[in-house]
Amino acid sequence: MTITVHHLNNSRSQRILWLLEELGADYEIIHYQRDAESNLAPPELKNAHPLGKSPLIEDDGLRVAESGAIIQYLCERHGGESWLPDPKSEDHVRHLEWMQFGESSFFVPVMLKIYAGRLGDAAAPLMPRVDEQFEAHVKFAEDNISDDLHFVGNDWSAADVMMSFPAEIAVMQGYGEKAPKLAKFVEAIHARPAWQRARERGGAYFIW
Ligand SMILES: N[C@@H](CCC(=O)N[C@@H](CS)C(=O)NCC(=O)O)C(=O)O
Repeated sequence: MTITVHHLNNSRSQRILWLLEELGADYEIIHYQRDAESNLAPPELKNAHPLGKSPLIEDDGLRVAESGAIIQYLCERHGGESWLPDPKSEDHVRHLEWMQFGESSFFVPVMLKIYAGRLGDAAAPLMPRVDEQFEAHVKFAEDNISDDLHFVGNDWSAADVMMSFPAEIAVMQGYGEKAPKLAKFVEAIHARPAWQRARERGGAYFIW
């Protein structure tokens, strides 16, 4: 059965394509382009899901939203068992933490930076706290990724897929020098043949 990915260009949906390529899964892409001015998703994406956000997948009549849920689902149902730690292990607990961190804690300062940043001078009183929190979250990820560049265990796992997008954002925001392991992690991901195939199928992706 072919998996359908509702894929928005230049978005966190890219990591889902990467995982699908790593798993060798059969998938098709429905492409959506961001509006050139607002950078928002086109209204058609709301036909697929009321929030109009990507990623979203459909598999055998089942619709799955939210990156973390999609990554977990694909690993469990499409041959990615080796990308998940043993549920009874401590690594599993770490896995749960990173799967949450990648879309919850980390994205609070990211979104504030984007939206408050648009206010210009009016946001000035907020920005030191936003910047301090952004840096603290990047540092936390940098301090906790292993020297061999994995978030859980010593091989590629679902947590690395989840954390690829926050790491890319950290690098794009200029934190590559302060977070050299995260920068190398991004490089290592982008060097993987599966990521490159996903990039070709997904289309332009930020600066990469
Ligand atoms: N927590 C959700 C976030 C989904 C999300 O915000 N996706 C962005 C793409 S990076 C989006 O679709 N934005 C388009 C819009 O808001 O118009 C997930 O992990 O899937």
